Formats: sequence, structure tokens, C-alpha cells
Amino acid sequence: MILYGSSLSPYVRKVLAFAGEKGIQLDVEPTGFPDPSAEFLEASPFRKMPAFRDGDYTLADSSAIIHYLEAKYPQAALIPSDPQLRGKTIWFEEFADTVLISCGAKIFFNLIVAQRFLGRPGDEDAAREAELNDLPPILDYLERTVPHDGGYLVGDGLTLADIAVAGPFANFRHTKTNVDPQRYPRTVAYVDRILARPSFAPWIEREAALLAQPA
Ligand SMILES: N[C@@H](CCC(=O)N[C@@H](CS)C(=O)NCC(=O)O)C(=O)O
Repeated sequence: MILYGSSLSPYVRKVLAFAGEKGIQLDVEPTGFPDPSAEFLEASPFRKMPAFRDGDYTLADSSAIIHYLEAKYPQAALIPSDPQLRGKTIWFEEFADTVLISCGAKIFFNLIVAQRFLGRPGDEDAAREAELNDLPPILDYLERTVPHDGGYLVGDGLTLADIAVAGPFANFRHTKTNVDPQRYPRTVAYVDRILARPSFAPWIEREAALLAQPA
């Protein structure tokens, strides 16, 4: 199975960590940016990453890909079947995909993507504005929500909720965005614990090594 995209995208990283936790092998292929490959375009009509191929079957959108993988490889389940736990899991994924990543993207795009991948300056004021105004209410919410006892967001074990919520914090690391451990000790400890898992850590190390190279 092929996943098109780069793990620098939090949506791509979410699928890679999800697959890693389930022991599913995905071959990662670039999209072909700036001239997308025909294979990628077939899978992703609106040119967004990630896209996915399993033989003749293609799919785009991280959530669609994750639901396909969960249905095809039900063990170990990362989306609970209990109605209340499932609802919460999808809430956390949706929160991460919309509220959290919208904020992170303003920072990551303007501090890294624009200059490095598009060859034009980013809007540093917009990034600073997001860090100062958008991020604190998100972190305040997480600080009163994340488990502080070594547990997980939903139920007794790791779920898609943890993968979705912790993953975008790798982008905050890459941009050196301030997530103050004095003000947000539970969030920082929780995120560090999830991102240290073998399903995440090697991807984040590779991303950091890539960004450390001259453009
Ligand atoms: N809802 C989609 C969002 C995918 C998305 O927006 N990906 C970004 C990268 S983080 C992208 O491909 N942007 C390029 C573009 O918009 O042309 C998902 O979950 O996969």
C-alpha cells in the first residue's frame, strides 16, 4: 500500500502513526510537487496530501484513509466501538484536524513552508499572531482535558484521538513554537509521551533532519 505525501504534513503524519501502531506497512511516496505525479493526482483529485493506493483502489483524506485501514485491519482497534468512546474519539480527531491544525498551519506555513518549499517569504506577523492569540485557548482546553496519570484521551488505551491530537505538536517543535511547560505541564508531558512512541519518533527525527539541511 502506498501513502503519497510528506510526514511534515500533520495529516500525513497522523496516517503514518496510525498505520505504525497497527503494524501496517505503508510505502511513502512523494506527491511529485511542484508537478504532481499522475498516480498521486488519480488518488487525490484536489491535490491534497495524504493520498493512498491499495492496488487499483485509491483514496484521499487522512480520515478516509484511516477508516479504510481500521476496517481492513481491525486489530488492534484504534477507533473504539462503544458509542460514547467512539464519539469522543472522532471529536478529538476533528478538533485536531480543524482547530489545532488551523492554528499550527498558520505558524508552520509562514515560518517554514513558504520560504523553504515555495521560495517566497512567509508572513511572520501572521505566524506570531497565531502563536499569541489562537494557540493559548487551544492549550488551555488541552491542559484541562489531557490525562495526567499516564493514561489516554479516550478509554483505557491509545486511540486515534491521541494520535490526532499529539501529532500536530511535532510541527510546533519544528517551528520552535512556545508551548510553556510551566503553564501547560500536563499537555507538554502528555504530548511528549505520545510523540516518543515508535510510531511517531522516527518520522519526527527524519523531518527535523530534513529541515536542518540547507534549503
Ligand atoms: N482534510 C484533509 C486535509 C489535507 C490537507 O489540507 N493537506 C495539506 C497539507 S497539510 C495539503 O495538501 N495542502 C496542499 C494544497 O492545499 O494544495 C485530510 O485530512 O487529509
